[in-house]
Amino acid sequence: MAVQRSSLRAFLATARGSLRAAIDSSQKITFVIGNESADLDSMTCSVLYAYLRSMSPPRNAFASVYVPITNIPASGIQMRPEFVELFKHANIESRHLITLDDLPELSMIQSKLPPENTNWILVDHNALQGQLGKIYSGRVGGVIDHHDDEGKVPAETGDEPRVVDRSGSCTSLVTEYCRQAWDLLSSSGTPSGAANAQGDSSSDDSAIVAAWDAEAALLGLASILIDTSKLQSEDKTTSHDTKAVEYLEAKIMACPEVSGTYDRNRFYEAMDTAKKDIGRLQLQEILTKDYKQWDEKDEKLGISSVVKAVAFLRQKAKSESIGDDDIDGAFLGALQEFAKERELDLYSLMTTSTSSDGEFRRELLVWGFSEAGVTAAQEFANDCREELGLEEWSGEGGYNGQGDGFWRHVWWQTKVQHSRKRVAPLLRKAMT
Ligand SMILES: [Mn+2]
Repeated sequence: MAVQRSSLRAFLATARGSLRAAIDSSQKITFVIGNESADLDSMTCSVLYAYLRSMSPPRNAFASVYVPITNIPASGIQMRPEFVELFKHANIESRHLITLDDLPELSMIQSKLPPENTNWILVDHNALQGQLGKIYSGRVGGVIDHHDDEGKVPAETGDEPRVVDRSGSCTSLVTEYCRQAWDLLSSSGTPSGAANAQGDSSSDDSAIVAAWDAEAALLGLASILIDTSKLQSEDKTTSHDTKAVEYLEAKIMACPEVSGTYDRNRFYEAMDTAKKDIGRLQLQEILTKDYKQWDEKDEKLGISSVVKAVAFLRQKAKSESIGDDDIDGAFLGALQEFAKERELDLYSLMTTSTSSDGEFRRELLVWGFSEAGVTAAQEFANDCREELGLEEWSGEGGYNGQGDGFWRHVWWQTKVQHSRKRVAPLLRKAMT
């Protein structure tokens, strides 16, 4: 049975109710989950897929509701000012988002959500990581993603998608996959009486549906515009992204209330400004905000992506340090603390920033902490120098170093088209 057509806000309440029912009375449940970094793309594609799919499920759906899970505790939402900004446009609030805090505690999860009662659709990644991966990776039943295919999702996924393709934003692939179903939903109006239930007899069905569609369209547009620099990044933008933006903007144009105020550039600027507004976060939060980890055999790799340059993080470290600690010691100490807490063998920090003359830049820091990590870091430095265009870093503070069981280097990564999507596989390769 399909979920009734509703707004995003109402849908998220329904999904939360289904999750409770699954836990309290052993109902079957389908989760739609984004990757561990829980960036904007992961959040929007899980919510959008779950929303559209719950209202137009395939005939043999595993469960009637698709529950979107954002792969962070609820406290992580405030670390992502771009989420909070977007929620205003999509008419939802932070408290509506379903997060890891809504799942049972890890020690109880297997008994409260037995794997056989669950089905997992992965979006924006294609291998379930971490603790959830240990318990539920055998229950993955579909994927839509734009990272390298790790071959972990079965080739046959029945009525669920198995889409792994190159695109700037995974949300573009989700939009593409769902558009037929979405168009049907747009044309079939509200469940009977919704207009009256809202206490406004003058508003007709189609206006309500158009407003719901526009809110969902804004949710999707935010990620695609951010991930492709409003379709202007030649390296990132694909035809999937261009077509998805066209499709979603048409949904906005169909809603006079929203189309009157929508402007692509202004919307992008609002999102981009919010995303870079990390000044009030603690350094450890900044390193956590867009973090991914891979556990390879016995070795652990972690990569933090940050939207500000090393110079900013260095000042941040100074402002947080007590007494007259030297600034570089404080900065390195903070990175080390982050890596040690996670028992990493290899840690990498990737920054993006714009130079004073408007040039997009990337810095890359790699730090090996164990014998295996040091070997991997050095191998990476040798093998990838050319592909990534690694050049000696010229910023303030000398961060290259080596010693007993550690090796550390920082570069300008001049081939700026390569994001973590490329750097992570290279670091992982060096570790094997
Ligand atoms: Mn993505």
